[in-house]
Amino acid sequence: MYYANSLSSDFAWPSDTFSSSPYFNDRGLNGTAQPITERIHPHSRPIVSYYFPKGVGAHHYGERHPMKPARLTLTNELVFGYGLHNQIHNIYDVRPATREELEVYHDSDYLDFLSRVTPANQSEMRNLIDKFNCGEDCPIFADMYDFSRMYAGGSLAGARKLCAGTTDIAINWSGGLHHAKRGEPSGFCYVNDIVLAILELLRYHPRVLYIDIDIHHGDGVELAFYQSDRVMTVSFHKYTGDFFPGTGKLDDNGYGTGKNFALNVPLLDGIDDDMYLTIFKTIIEDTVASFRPSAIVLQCGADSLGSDRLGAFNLSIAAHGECVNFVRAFNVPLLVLGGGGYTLRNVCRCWTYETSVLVGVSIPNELPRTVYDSFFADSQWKLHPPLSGRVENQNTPASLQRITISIRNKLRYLQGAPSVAMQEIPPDIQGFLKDEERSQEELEEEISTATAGEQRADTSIARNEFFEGDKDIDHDSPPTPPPPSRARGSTKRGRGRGGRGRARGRGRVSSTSVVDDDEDDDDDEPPAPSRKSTRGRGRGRAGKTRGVASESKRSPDLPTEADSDTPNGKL
Ligand code: V1D
Ligand code: CA
Repeated sequence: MYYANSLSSDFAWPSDTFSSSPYFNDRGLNGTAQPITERIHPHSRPIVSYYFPKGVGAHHYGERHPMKPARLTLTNELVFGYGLHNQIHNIYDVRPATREELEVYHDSDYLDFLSRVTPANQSEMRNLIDKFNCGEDCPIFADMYDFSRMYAGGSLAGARKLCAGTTDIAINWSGGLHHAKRGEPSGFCYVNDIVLAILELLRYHPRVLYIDIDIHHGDGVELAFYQSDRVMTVSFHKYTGDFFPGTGKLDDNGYGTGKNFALNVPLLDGIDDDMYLTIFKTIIEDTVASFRPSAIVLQCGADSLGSDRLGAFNLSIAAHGECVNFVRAFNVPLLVLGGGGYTLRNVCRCWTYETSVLVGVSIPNELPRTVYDSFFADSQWKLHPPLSGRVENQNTPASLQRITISIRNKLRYLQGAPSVAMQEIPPDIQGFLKDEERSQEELEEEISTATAGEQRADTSIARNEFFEGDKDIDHDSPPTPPPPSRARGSTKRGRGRGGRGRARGRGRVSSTSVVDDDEDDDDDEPPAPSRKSTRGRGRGRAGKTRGVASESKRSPDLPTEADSDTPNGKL
């Protein structure tokens, strides 16, 4: 069990360090030591692994609940519809997290409760439901434990693959549920896949940077690592004091050893692309320079987009994606996760666009035909519809400058902190590094994925591998995979010089925003899939662009019309 998650916890990070270890003494006087990013392929497109737990999108929080897992199915449809699966190196239908994996962070009694409670037995379990704070935000719905294990399984598998060094970027749009606490659900989140994934990354990586662009404060992740200097958390969010979850003010910055290793960027309604990008890039650039993460976890909550049902920012999909591209361009092993996002059509557009950004290909503004075509008719089937319903911008250049200056000051303290260069791996985490603790399945995953990585270096066309769990379902891996390229858990990892900086990628993917000004209505319930095209004539399919598939052939798991929130399918 990991205990560093609250101020009241009696956990204390060890005071002595690995200062005698050359591995951790990597900072040097001029700060130029490079043990971090050489595993990234500096002169080619990154290896991207995509995790989609099969069936995750079929879950329902309930009729009136804004969280709709169906957005994950829609995202997948667009990703495949654009043919991005041909550009993604590994695609996994990942196994659910096990109870033991969840227990690395979550309390046992809470997991007992989660695994037992059902809509059918909730009247008998009323006391526990109250004890664990379930309610309107976190209702009891069918198979919610399985759902939680699925999204957590995706983030854990991504983290494992990043540790194995067999991918540069791991994507799990079903993850990113940043509010869950170790002993209770919060804000639509039941287990905290992000904390679990970061703990996994810490088995190998000395420093992990967590960045959160969901409009809500990433409180669960911040809390888990509030006393740690090995995880730096940076959340950009709306902060008014009463906007959920009510935390994340500028001066909440970590505690004890973790002092200044939590950064909060509190913003007001209506922030626009220019302001957001300016403050995001400034703060992240400075944070990466000071903290020098060896891995980054990026939570891409899409409720920071304009027109979100629960949000109040004015961000375009292009700007949201530019944040993702900015982080990608650091060439540091990157775990990309979903999060909030309640105007479904925009969420799936956004995460599809961001998949293309991460893969490093440009996709046309014309959406591909999918079985959900009618769902996108409102915006003339555009990937980047014009923003409708702008909210008045209450941020000012002066207010943002104040925040930036304050954060820069905190980062100055950090740069002088020896812990950034020399941090002991806490004993419980150190234990994880033993090879013998690896399950057979994990070791096999490394073998198969290492093979995939090696194949990819030789081909620029068939980059993709399809896996169901660890099974290669397109059967195009070599029959006898070679052993993994390096032993896990060894500190002798043959690190060469890293490709730090921006040599690759920044600004390479151009945004394809359009300028017509259709209004986007609020119809946000996905339609029943239909194979019949609903698109108007003369729509101009100029988009017979490379990589655009005509129609997805996979079986959808979106709700049917019968599952719609309202009789006409409108929210
Ligand atoms: F509008 C609703 C309808 C039904 C059920 C819940 C809501 C709702 C909207 N906003 N709930 C909220 C937020 N909760 C509250 C508190 C409950 N009241 C007593 C106050 O305002 C919760 C918002 C959660 C946002 C989750 C997230 O977007 O950050 C996210 N990230 O990853 C996954 C989800
Ligand atoms: Ca946030």
